[in-house]
Amino acid sequence: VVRPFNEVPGLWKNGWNFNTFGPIYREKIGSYESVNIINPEDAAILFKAEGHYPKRLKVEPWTSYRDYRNRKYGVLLKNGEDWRSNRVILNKEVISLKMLENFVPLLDEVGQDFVARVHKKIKRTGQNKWTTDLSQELFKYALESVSSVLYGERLGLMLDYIDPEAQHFIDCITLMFKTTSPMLYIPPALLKQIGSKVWRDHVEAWDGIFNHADRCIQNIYKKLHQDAGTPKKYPGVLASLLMLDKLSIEDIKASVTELMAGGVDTTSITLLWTLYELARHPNLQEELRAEVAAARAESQGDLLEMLKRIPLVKGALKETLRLHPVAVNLQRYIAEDIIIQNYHIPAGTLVQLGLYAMGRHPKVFFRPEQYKPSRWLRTETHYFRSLGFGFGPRQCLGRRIAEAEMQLFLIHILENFRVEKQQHVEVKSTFELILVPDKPIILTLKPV
Ligand code: HEM
Ligand code: 2DC
Repeated sequence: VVRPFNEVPGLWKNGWNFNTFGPIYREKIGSYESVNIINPEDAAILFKAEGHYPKRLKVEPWTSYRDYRNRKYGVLLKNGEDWRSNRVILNKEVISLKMLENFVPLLDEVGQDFVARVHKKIKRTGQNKWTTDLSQELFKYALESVSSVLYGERLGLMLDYIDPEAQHFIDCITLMFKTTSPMLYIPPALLKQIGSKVWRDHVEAWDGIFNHADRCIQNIYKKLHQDAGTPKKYPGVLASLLMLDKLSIEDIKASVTELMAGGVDTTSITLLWTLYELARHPNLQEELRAEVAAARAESQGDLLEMLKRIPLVKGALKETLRLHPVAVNLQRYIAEDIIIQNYHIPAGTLVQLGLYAMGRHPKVFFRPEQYKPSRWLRTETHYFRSLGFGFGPRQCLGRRIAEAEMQLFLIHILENFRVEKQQHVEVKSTFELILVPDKPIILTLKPV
């Protein structure tokens, strides 16, 4: 017999986990009550009950800022029919496979420029190698990549002198994430009232993000009006959306700003973790290099073909997101009643899938502590196990961009450099709304 909701194990307080309670537990933090699950089979039940308008936990600091500054919500923060109608149009321009052929040449160019930049840095050291914390370089690579796709134009972040506004934008995103987590479970209205520092910093961060995105968007908008009519190459996501004329300008601006902000720390940190794992596994690194070389030879200059021939590189990215996910969990308010672990969960409950916990659970992944890209080839079942970008119609809108950008980056790095690390330093994940390395990752790049 199915057991009722109020018998789900857990205490109405913070700090309990799957080790204490097993594969399902409930918790209450502030005013949020949630049920937490970990098994792929339960994730499948969860996502089957997400309904037509899948809804995540509301990140209140983000909506509060927009309410405060009178700015529209983009696709990230919208819900219901408003979300769906915007998302359907954005899907065609951002996440459809058809767009990939437009994105790939743009992203490849940024990858090539990154390589040229590293070669230059290596030359400057005079030691035929470059040892550094790559995170700032990767932030710039990620912003340059997502901007080139959104605007069809380069910002020039792979050059020696970079626009201080772009650097400020990058710093603002980091600050925005950092200041979100302490406010997650405190009503922002309260923090606003008492004029708290974290709220002021958060506002300043979003102001910086919106100001810079507004400038980029304005710039494209003007150009589009100047040379209207001249048939050109692919003009980028923003210009395509403007010409399509199906979303209001305000809606377009709101979502393009979210895409630009969402496209920096996510891919760059995932790439940093991947380089860290490759440095720790030199034999694997050589295997990947061989795969890339063979794919390059077989595809004869056709990049889309090449991307179809690098399953191990793709497995490496999945493996990185398994051990070092960007999102610590996925959440949905379920649209219908479900039964999980023989407990009845009523419609409307917030259910969270512990992505980080699932990725490291020995019942879910064989020898979870091992970084093994080949597990994604055939050997193990993948059923509801590859969820780094979320699932279903509410999954990551930037997924195709992120995947292509990261695959091309790894191709170029593997073709040009050997990645090594100094002594053994164990780096863990820490929560800054997204999961990030808890200490700097120092790597050495040497020409192959
Ligand atoms: C949503 C992960 C890169 C833009 C999400 C979600 C996850 C995620 C887990 C929530 C999905 C769900 O609830 O099912 C990641 C990871 C990335 C990445 C792991 C890179 C490694 C990007 C990039 C962009 C982006 C590059 C922009 C170009 C967004 C947006 C949403 C989202 C706009 C909200 C979609 C909606 O609510 O409809 N991402 N993301 N992400 N992501 Fe990403
Ligand atoms: C954080 O308890 C932990 O992709 C909370 O590109 C629940 C939660 C809700 C929404 C999640 C968030 C967590 C982590 C960061 C995510 C976000 C949804 C989208 C966002 C996963 C798990 C992210 C990083 C977007 C951010 C775009 C933004 C900068 C405009």
